[in-house]
Amino acid sequence: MFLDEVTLLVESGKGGDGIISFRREKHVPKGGPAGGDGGKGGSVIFVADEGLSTLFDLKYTKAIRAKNGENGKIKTMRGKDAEDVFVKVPIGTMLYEQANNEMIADLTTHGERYVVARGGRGGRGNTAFATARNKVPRIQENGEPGESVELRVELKLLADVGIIGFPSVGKSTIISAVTNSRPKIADYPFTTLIPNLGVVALKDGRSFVLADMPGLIEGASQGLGLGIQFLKHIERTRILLHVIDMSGESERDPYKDWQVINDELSHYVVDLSSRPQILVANKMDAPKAKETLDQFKKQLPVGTEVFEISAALDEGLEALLYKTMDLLTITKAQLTKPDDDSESLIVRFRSEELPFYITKPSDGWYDVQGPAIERLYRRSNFMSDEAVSRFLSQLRRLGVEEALRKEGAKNEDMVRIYDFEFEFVE
Ligand SMILES: Nc1nc2c(ncn2[C@@H]2O[C@H](COP(=O)(O)OP(=O)(O)OP(=O)(O)O)[C@@H](O)[C@H]2O)c(=O)[nH]1
Ligand SMILES: [Mg+2]
Repeated sequence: MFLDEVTLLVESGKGGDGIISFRREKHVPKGGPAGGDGGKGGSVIFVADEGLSTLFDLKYTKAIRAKNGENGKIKTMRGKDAEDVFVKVPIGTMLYEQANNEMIADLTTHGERYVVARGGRGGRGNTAFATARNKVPRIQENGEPGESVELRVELKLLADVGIIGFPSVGKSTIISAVTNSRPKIADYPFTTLIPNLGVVALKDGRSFVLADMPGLIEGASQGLGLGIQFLKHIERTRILLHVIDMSGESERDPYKDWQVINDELSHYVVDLSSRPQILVANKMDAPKAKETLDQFKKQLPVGTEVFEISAALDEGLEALLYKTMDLLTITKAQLTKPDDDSESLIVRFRSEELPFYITKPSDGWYDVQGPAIERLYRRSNFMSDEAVSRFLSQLRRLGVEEALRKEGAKNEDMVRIYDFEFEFVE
């Protein structure tokens, strides 16, 4: 089964908490601070791997979670970092944040990786807070929380050349004749249910990746047949081999077939009809092929080049491959220069997050929220006055006080940061 879209939850581990502890020494009532830092939480990292061709491995995965970092230990021992979790996906995998449908990564080369959820940093133990003035700090930080991302994983195959055409025109026969790929070949329609990739290696040392697509039919762009599911893979090919059956044995009309497919290509969300095409007349070994081809050529616009082959007898294939390679060389990569309206090809990365923002709900309070503030809030342990004053001075450093003043906050106004409430002092 071919699988090209899955959604799952990705969660990184929380950092371990720092701890408060003191050294015990003989005859010393209270030794120095000895609370260790927490370890780092594990990250979840997606890696493109050329050994994979579908997202099947993720089919039954509801969630991928990395472990939490270990809490700090006594004697200033640091908690263990949690291991990162690596998730292998095929080349051509795109990652979207479900919440806002924003593409966060497009993994296009082997080994390329993207950290989907970063593990939280470990909190510092009280040892880290010892100063000349405060030799017995009773303060520690909690580990930073992990991140949680509702992720959509989408595969759009990356091939240089796509073979398209109606069912049974001989697409799979072509790829199996010129690459190591061995898809099923049969004389009934929709033999091929998933795209097959193969590498064409020319005698002169050049090579390209060829994709054999399931057959297209009228209405494919509206979802008929196996249609639309595969048009999106064609989207990422640079040129197309459009194969037509010239045997004259099917009741179909080659010229109409050619028009129907081109029509479907132009009606897909991205106009695929402008993609360079090589017109391939297959099954030229069949008895009625010459006659059918002559008829076909008469209907084509003048000057349209047609490549005659017999995939079954391996005739004309080599010339076709060289022609394909040459066209590839002069065709600019669709990936580097996307079609104007093909939004899905634009790689955008997670936007720089605002450290915080202030809102004024009708209850007259000032609410301070945002990712950086939240992290700070969750790291802090409000059990001691020391920790509270530290939190407040961190807020000041982030510019919260300044921003509140700008928003009109006056003495005695109430400010809320999640569950932490305080009075604004000018
Ligand atoms: N005579 C002749 N028959 C061919 C040639 N190429 C393919 N065929 C036959 O055409 C039939 C269909 O071939 P496939 O390669 O499975 O066709 P396809 O386009 O991949 O079909 P789908 O996967 O169903 O879309 C098979 O019976 C092949 O043996 C050819 O050059 N000459
Ligand atoms: Mg096939």
